[in-house]
This record gives sequence, structure tokens and C-alpha cells, in this order.
Amino acid sequence: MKNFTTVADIGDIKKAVAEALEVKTNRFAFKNLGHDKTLLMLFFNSSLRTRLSTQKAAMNLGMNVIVLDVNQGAWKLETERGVIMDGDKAEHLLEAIPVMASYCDIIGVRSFAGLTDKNDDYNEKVLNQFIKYSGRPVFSMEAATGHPLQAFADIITIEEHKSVQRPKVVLTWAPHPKALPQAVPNSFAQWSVAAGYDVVITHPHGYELAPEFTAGATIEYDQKKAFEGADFIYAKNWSAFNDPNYGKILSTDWSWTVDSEKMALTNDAFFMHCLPVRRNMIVTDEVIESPKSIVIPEAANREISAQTVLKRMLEELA
Ligand code: AN0
Ligand code: CP
Repeated sequence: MKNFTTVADIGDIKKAVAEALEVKTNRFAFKNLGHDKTLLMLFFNSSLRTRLSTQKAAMNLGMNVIVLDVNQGAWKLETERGVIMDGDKAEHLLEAIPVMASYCDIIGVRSFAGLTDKNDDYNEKVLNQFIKYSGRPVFSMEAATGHPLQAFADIITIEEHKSVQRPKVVLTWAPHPKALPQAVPNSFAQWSVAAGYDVVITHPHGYELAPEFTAGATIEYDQKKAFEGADFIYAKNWSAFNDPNYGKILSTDWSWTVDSEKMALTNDAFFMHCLPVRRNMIVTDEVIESPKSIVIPEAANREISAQTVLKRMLEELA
């Protein structure tokens, strides 16, 4: 695997899950694979799980790891070509990328959607500059339109917990006080369709996601109807995708919070969320603390998805 930015890069999902579960049974089996190889993890945005799980995954493979929080301690980076750099940004990405690449073998990038310019976001302007100018394998640690390491961990988690071959998996919008990207729901929808699940997406009118990510899923605007018979409930907030409201909050309708009453409509479904989650906005205390909540094993599987991806990248480097 050269780069890892979307579901297509993982190839056959069943094979990838099998490989991930193999990694999980002995995460130190390939501890020499990353010997003398350096991973650079670059964060333009905050993170708890991605930074810790990806670093741990790299360490399991024997890699050295450098972590840089671009907005804390590094020069502020200009990402736009052609601007007169008379503002607060002291360095351009076009120099910074090859310089950073010279110190490492693989680069992970977290660069959220700006949510102002849809074209820039959906063309993955920042991530693609790393792919184009670094000369190194690059993977997404959540970029503008997707969070593939999260979606891969989500699929591993569903495979570990499902009791029917083709579970009904419901992605539900839920309220949140700040405008959030569509990256997580985009990837979750795309990966769960690719995994062969019966995928239903429910959200208020106006929150339709980009069709390229939701193809193969059913859209149901009635949340309660969507929950009926579900085996997995995956909650997430996102801002509007469609123009003219791109990146905006249209509704903070608290009636969309996932609570016990709605979970009772399901087929005793498991509750999932990528975290971080705002309690009693997205989900009630009761639901997230219930025995059916699998948010912690889901987060733990981030180490496994990251390790499987890094393993494949290292195998290609070798
Ligand atoms: C981010 C998002 O919604 O994309 C990261 C989730 C993994 N969430 C927040 O910013 C709260
Ligand atoms: N789920 C996830 O990516 O979490 P972080 O933003 O904490 O990395």
C-alpha cells in the first residue's frame, strides 16, 4: 500500500479485517518490520485517540515516531500558493513538506475540513499536497472528507460483535453545538456499504451527505423508523454538505439525541461513536454507559487499524 486515504486503498475489506484480527492476536509479531524506519505524524488539529493509537501501532512495529503539532511550536504554515506572505504565516507548505519528508519514511496527516470552501475541502487540497510533494507514503489521520483509520476500526469492531451475517447498521445524525466536518460519517457510510452491511442513514432534512460516499445506503428521515430492527447504532454529528449551507449548523434539534427510548426500538443494538462525544447532546449518559455501548473497544481498535495500515506500508517500503 503506497498511500492510505480512502476505502479503495485497503482493497478487499474481508481480507483486511482478517489481517487486522491476526495483528490483534499478536501485535508484536512484526516488531522488526519498522526497524530504523521513522513515522512523522503531523497534526493541524487536536487529537487524543489518533495520536496515541497510531504512535502505539508504530511502536509495535518497531518504528521511530516523531509527532508535530503544527499549530503549537512550529511556524504557522501557509497552504495557498501565490499569496503574498505578509501575515502571520512564516513558512509555506511547499518548503515545509519536502523538508519534513527528508526526516522520515512515512507521513501521517491530520487536516480537518475548513468548512468554508467546499471545493478546497472536497479536493483534499492539503492532504494531496503531501502526496504530491513529499515523495513519501502518506496516510490520512482524518483529512477534509474522510477518516479511513476510524472507519476501518469501526468495521473491525462490527465484525467482532455482529451475530448475523449482514447486520442492519444505522448511522444517525445527532445534535452538537459546533459545526463539525462530514469526514467521519462519509467514511463510515462508505466503508460499511463496502463491508456488505444493510446501511441506513438518518438525519434531519438538509443534512444529506455527498452522494459519492453514501451510494448503496438507504436514507430515512424518520429517526425512529430508522432505528427499528437495527443491530448497530452509530451516532455522529456533522454540518451541512449541500449548498448554500455548506459547513453550517441547520438544526440543533435535541430530539435527535440517542436515548434509551430510541435504543428500545432496535434489535438490542450496540451503540457506537468514534469519540470524542458530548454526553447528553449526542447520546445520554444511560446509553453510553450501558452494556451495549462498545465505544471503548471501538477506540481500542484504532491501534489495530493503524497497525494493519502501517504494516502494509512498511511491507511495500521494504
Ligand atoms: C472531529 C470530527 O467530527 O471530525 C473529530 C472526530 C474524530 N470531532 C470534533 O471536532 C469534536
Ligand atoms: N476518533 C478520533 O479520531 O479521535 P481523536 O480526534 O481524539 O483522534
